[in-house]
Parts: sequence; C-alpha cells; structure tokens
Amino acid sequence: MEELVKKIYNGVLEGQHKQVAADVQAALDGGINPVLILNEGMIAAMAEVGRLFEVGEYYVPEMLISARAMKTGLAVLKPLLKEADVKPAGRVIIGTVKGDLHDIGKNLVAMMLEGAGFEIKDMGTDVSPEKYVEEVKGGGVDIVALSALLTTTMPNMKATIDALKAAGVREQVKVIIGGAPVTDSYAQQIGADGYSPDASRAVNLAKSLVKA
Ligand code: B1M
Repeated sequence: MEELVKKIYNGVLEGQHKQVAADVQAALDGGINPVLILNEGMIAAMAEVGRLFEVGEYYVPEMLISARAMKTGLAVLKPLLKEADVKPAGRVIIGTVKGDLHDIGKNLVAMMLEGAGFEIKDMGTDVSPEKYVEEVKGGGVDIVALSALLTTTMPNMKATIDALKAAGVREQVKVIIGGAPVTDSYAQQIGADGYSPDASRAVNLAKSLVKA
C-alpha cells in the first residue's frame, strides 16, 4: 500500500502523467485514503520539485512536466477529495496584469500553488484592475497573485492594489507579485504583501501569508 504512494510520488517527480493517473486510480481502488495520496504522494513530490528547482537541479521544463503529472493525478483524485471535504490551503486568484500577454511564468506559479493544495482561479492574461476588484468583492479570496513580464505593464500592479484600496477591499486579501522585471523593493514600494522571484518560492510565500 505504501509502495503505491511512493510510486505516485516518484511518478510526479519524474513527470510521468499517464502513469500517475493510473497509479492514483489503483491506490483508490486498493482503498488508500485520498488525503494520504494527495499529501504524501503528490504535494510532497511537488515540494521536492520546488527544492530541486531552487538548488538548480530542475529547470522550468522539468517543473512543467511534473506539474502536468500532478494535475493529471489530481483530476482522478478531486471527486473523492470533495467527498472527504478536504479544505484547500487557501483560495488564490492569479493573472497577468493589464496590457501583458505573457503567461508561461504565471501558469507555472498557478500549477505549483495548486500542487501545494491551494484552490486557484486563473483569471488569464491582460487582466484589468477592475476584474480583480470584482472577483475579490465576490468573496472567499485569500490571495491576489499578480504577474508582469514587461516594464511597461508593471505599473498596473500598483494600479491593481490602488483599485483594491479604492474599493475598500484591500485589507481582505494578501497581494503577491512576481515576474522577470519585478523586484522585492518594487513590491515594498507599491504596498504588496510579498514578492517571489520564482514559482517555487511563491508557494512558500503564499503559505506564510495564509498562516499569518
Ligand atoms: Co515577450 N518580452 N514580448 N513575448 N518575452 C520578454 C519579457 C522580454 C524580456 C524579451 C526581450 O526583449 N529580451 C521583453 C520585455 C522587455 C521589458 O519590458 N523590459 C519582451 C517584449 C518586449 C515583448 C513584446 C513587447 C514584443 C513586441 O511585440 N515587440 C510583446 C508584448 C506582448 C504583450 O504582453 N502585450 C511580447 C510578446 C511575447 C510573446 C507573445 C511572443 C511570448 C509570450 C508567450 C506566452 O507567455 N504565452 C513572449 C515570450 C515567450 C518572452 C520571453 C522570451 C520568455 C518569457 C517566459 O515565458 N519566460 C521573454 C524573455 C525572457 O524572459 N527571457 C520576453 C519563462 C517563464 C517561466 O519565466 O515568465 O519570468 P517568467 O516567470 C518566472 C518568474 O518571473 C516568476 O516565476 C516564473 C517561474 O519561475 N514569476 C512569478 C512570474 N510571475 C510570477 C508571479 C508571482 C511570483 C513569481 O507571484 C504572483
């Protein structure tokens, strides 16, 4: 039984998405608790993927194929997790800011957060401040995650935070930002709650903010 969970862990680590889906199904058929499969098989593997990325042993392509394997396994697991009433680590809305069409990094951050147990609403690219505000007003959002790849669209991160303030909902959420031109000092300057240079550290940041 534990061997199957270890196999799922290794499958996610190696990015074998079809094998992971089959192994998750086999584990469920064998009566293994879905929460155990999620935590010890999949989320633990994605945490290791993050560590390998941080020490320079994994690169973006490896992260992407592991994230795909995790997603494939999660699709098999999800209906049972709902039955088991597993609470997400937090609810995140994520998007690339207004005027910006780059989405590869944003997608990676979304996948890593999902791998860490967060519920994700992907708002897509070119997302206006008003759309973020509307979503936050709808309730249930813990973190607003903003990505920008262009120096010309970075100011729309500030515009989004300002719009949240103007709508009176800034204090309801944590705002995290990232993207190639973004820096920690920029995050402080515009009043974001945190900055992460990459997808793996975005997970640690998000976890620390929902705990706080
Ligand atoms: Co664009 N582009 N691009 N481009 N593009 C850059 C960003 C650029 C640096 C290339 C260059 O000139 N050297 C440059 C920006 C210059 C600047 O502003 N300083 C540039 C430009 C100028 C443009 C156009 C204006 C080109 C033109 O039309 N004249 C145009 C703008 C379009 C628009 O957005 N309105 C444009 C268009 C495009 C494509 C559509 C062709 C394509 C995007 C396809 C897509 O995303 N679906 C594209 C691409 C692919 C790039 C490069 C080559 C690669 C970006 C990428 O995906 N990197 C890029 C050059 C480069 O970065 N080397 C470039 C891989 C990705 C995994 O990394 O997105 O940095 P990244 O994400 C990382 C971290 O930044 C972080 O985690 C990720 C993973 O670790 N991160 C976060 C990202 N978001 C985060 C959020 C967080 C936390 C961490 O919390 C919320």
